[in-house]
Amino acid sequence: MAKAFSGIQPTGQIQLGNYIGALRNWRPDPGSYYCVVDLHSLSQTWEPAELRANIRSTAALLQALGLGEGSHVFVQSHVHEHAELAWVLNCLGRMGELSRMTQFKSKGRGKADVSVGLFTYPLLMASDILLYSVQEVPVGEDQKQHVELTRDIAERFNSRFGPVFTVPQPRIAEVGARVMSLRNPAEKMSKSDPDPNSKILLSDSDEAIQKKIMTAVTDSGREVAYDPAEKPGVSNLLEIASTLCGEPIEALAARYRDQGYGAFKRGVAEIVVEAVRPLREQVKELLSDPAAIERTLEEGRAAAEREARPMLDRVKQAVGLL
Ligand code: ATP
Ligand code: LTN
Repeated sequence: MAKAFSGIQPTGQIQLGNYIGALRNWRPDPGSYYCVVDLHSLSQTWEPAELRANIRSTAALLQALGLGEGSHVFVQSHVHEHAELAWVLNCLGRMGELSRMTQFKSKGRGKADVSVGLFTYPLLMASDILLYSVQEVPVGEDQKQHVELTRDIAERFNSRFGPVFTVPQPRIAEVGARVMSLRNPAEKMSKSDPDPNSKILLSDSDEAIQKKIMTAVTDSGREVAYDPAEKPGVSNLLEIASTLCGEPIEALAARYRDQGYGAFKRGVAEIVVEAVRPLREQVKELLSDPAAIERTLEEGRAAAEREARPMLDRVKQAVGLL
């Protein structure tokens, strides 16, 4: 069984793309770690009270998905080895390779107040992964480049200092790895999109979900068909529905082909509502029992530390700090 590590930022509210592209593919296997990467959330402006609340609600969601049993759920800043290894990797990463990261280019472009943290953040992500000697990193398509950088850094470290790190692979789903914005199907659905109608939140009510799907941008014509180049809006809705209900895209497209966009969207909305409702309700219930969340996070922190501490010591030995 492959060990996995993945992380999600407690920045804003979790959206459907996070669930379909990442969370849905996180398996509760022993030896796997799933992390609320709160230090990453400091790479862009934040509100302390909001961050504090989002750390809890994100942890509750991971617990609702069953990831606290079997695998481990913890908060990044509770295990200081992440920040410490990140410094060492900051001294091995190169300006050139970090400058090529498309996420930095898109989030930092044209902004005068871009933090140094946003630039070096892929090396903190590499530290997260490499501390746990995992084979797999289940992520959405947008994080593939960061996992590839992690591989490069691990190989560079191993060839200079000896075989310390396991070189991980990204695990990216075939369908749903890039869920697009409901308002602009040329852009990915994103937590940080200021337009609330661009994204479905896992905390959205049934009515809000219905409204957002019914007003999603579709394409010219009226035939329901899967064609991401010519019909990106309809194709995005087909991918969302197919991943959530398990029916192949072709079967869904065939069912709605001649029924028009209205009937198609009603069908998609029903599928999304049914998928989101149990998660929303479980998270709400868990949030009313903060002690249960604390217990899960404490167990996760202890398990994570048992791996991270000796790994950091091996790194320190290898580079000459010990
Ligand atoms: P933002 O876009 O505001 O920076 P985010 O929504 O991408 O944030 P992250 O915490 O950075 O959120 O991502 C958590 C996981 O969700 C990552 O594995 C990422 O690849 C995945 N993910 C995020 N958005 C999408 C999407 N639209 N489609 C598929 N996967 C996604
Ligand atoms: N950078 C990721 C979040 C993240 C992550 C990780 C994902 C931080 N550390 C380690 C996988 C493994 C993002 O989604 N923005």
